Amino acid sequence: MTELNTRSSFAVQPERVLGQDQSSQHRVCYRSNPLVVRDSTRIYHDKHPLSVTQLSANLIRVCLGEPLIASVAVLPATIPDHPTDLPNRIEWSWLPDDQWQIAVHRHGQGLATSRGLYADSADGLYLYLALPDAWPVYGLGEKTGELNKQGKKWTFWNSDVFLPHSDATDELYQSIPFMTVSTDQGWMGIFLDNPGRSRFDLSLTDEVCISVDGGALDLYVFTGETIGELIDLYTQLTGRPFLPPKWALGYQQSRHSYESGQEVRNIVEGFRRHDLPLDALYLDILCMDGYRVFSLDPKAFAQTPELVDDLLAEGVRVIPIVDPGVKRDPHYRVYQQGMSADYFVQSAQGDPWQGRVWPGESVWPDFFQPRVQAWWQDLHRYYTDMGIQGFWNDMNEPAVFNDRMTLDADALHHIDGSAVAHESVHNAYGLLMCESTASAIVAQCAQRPFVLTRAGYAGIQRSAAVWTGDNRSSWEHLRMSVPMLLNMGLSGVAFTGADIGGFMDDSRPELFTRWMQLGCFYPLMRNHCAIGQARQEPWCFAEPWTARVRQAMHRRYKLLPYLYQLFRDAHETGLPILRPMFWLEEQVEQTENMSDQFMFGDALLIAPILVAGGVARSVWLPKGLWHSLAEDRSVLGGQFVLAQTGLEDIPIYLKAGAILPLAPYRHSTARAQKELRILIVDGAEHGRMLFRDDDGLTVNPAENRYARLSIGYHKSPAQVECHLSLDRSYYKPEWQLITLGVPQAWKGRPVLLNGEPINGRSKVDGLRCRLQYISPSAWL
Ligand code: MIG
Repeated sequence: MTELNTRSSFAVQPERVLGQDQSSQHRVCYRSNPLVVRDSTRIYHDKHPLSVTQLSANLIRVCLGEPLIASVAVLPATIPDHPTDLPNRIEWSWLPDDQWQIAVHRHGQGLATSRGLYADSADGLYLYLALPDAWPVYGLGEKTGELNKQGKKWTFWNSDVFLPHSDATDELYQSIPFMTVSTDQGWMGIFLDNPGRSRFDLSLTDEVCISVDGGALDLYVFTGETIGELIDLYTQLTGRPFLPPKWALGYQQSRHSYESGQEVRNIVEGFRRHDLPLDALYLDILCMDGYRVFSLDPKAFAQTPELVDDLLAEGVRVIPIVDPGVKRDPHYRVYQQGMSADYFVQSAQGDPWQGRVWPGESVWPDFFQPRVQAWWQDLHRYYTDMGIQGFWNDMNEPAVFNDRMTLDADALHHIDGSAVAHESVHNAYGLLMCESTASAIVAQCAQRPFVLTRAGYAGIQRSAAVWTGDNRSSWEHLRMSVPMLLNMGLSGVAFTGADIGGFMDDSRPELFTRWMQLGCFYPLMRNHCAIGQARQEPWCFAEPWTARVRQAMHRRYKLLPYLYQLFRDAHETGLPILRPMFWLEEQVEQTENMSDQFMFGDALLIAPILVAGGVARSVWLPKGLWHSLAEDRSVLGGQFVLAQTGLEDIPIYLKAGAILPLAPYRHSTARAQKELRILIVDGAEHGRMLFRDDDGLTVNPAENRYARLSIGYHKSPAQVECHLSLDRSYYKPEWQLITLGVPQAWKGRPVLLNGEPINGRSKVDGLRCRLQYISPSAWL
């Protein structure tokens, strides 16, 4: 009889780990439920229990020690349920010599072998795994540096880092202890589930040391044929990215801080006057009454309900900041409520833990308690009653103005009936705050949530979008954003962005323009700027810069149907929106650490200009044909090309044969999209695509209440046959017209739509469908 670590049961759903082959099973108990686990063994190593559980054919869990709390990352109901006969089956075995060892096999070959387990309770737990330096490592969430994370020691401890982030910066706001390894026989993923301080030391020679300061060394080891498979598995385990409302994919404007309702109105007016799109505008901390959360300045923001209404009518959402620090003010309702119900994190002595942050002396809600989450959720009525539908969670590492920059190590959270020291669960604080915020929107607005967060932990993709904190207006930070966002995507967090233009320091026209040209491809497109810095609303640098910036911003809106499609894919499979170049062709040495260009979905290759004065750059084109957007011609891949470019634009390539859903420009997603454009990129004989559309707001997309448009084409020397079929039974899209944009090169060949020559009267499911010969740049 084998016993599963009882704590592990919070994460693992019993039914899902049932094995097929009864004979090799061990019976264990899960509270009152009988649990049958295949190949699970629990032994004692030193004084620490060690258990290995095969959760599916390509996923095992290795847990050394006892987790202190139920996992906040791993979803109870979603342990991957994979067939047992996968080609990339993972196996493990004990090598019981003096030191217990674990060996991970794939196709019967050794993939990773532990070199002993160090279990020293005074000093945390350590596991050494063989890992050749030549195997690139990706993921690790929000980290500085290049794409490949090999060669450094990485620490996971959510930190507010105001000093300029550099390659030497280790801890940042988010902690996602998940790494993917490109081995010489497929991919391996390792997720360390521990919300205290942990480390992946990749600076060692041919091995990695995984360690935790306290709690359990709770590892999930995955294998897969591709990195996409690993991310799929990882986001089954920790949850899929939430499907955002469409408006959140529009352009977002922020500044620390717009100082009055009137200033906000003027800013919105500026967007309209300059023919620039806008979907959301942020209110930073100066909107509050003395930095009290859930309050507004009684003078400057007295008319906020009217402001929110008027802006909504203009298609602009107002997003207020909500920080976790609650001002210690006996006359303040939030403080009073929290005190009388004991909602705040406690000190070791048992009174509310106090520290200084923006409001002065403050206390922090203990989000680990469901009742505190519920209270906090309810406090959002203050805003949702005004029509506010999105929130910004900052300072939730949590950041405190003290030497430690956070709560004391021994501050206490109350979790499932026990008092747990802050340092053991620090990294989970922001995630739990965001869950409370997101649930407020769902409950009070009956809409999909939009929460933007700075801090997070594995699983944050379920409830919030992430921005990368206090960057600077510098070329280094423009460049750094690319590998950082790529690796966040490879860590399950698809919805990310860096502050466009840079937060600290003054942006300059060229840097700002280059940032917008890159930023229109960030999943989150938000311009934000610090107090006291030169203004950087998109028209601030005057002509000819504004025209260039406008082109990038308009491009974003033209791309929205394609981007929304990518978000839906992310929501269903976990796949990132920004993809490193090796995504398209693995085992190509050039792309292993390529940190300065990327794929936006599978169809668009983006090569941003990342240096001052840059007017040309080399671009790696993967094998196959590519269509240069600027030059409007096909270019052969499998090589570097030198792309010339002006200040007007950056080099962009479309994959030959791709089909992209696009839209005409409109200045807000609230404006009806009357036309759907289907762009067919030249260079292939045939192609297919399924486009799904919905209202972009309904909460439960699992109902599959979307319209489906499937498109296929086949080109022969004599003609081109296009097949379109549209199913509008579940949702009637806004668009009343479909325009098929086909290559100029197709001219002179008849184009058939569903078997008939396409003409002015052609229809698909009752909708008009017309043909245009265009160059992609006309629509992008
Ligand atoms: O201590 O709310 O990263 O985006 O503008 C700084 C003021 C607090 C930090 C955030 C930044 C925000 C700022 N906040």
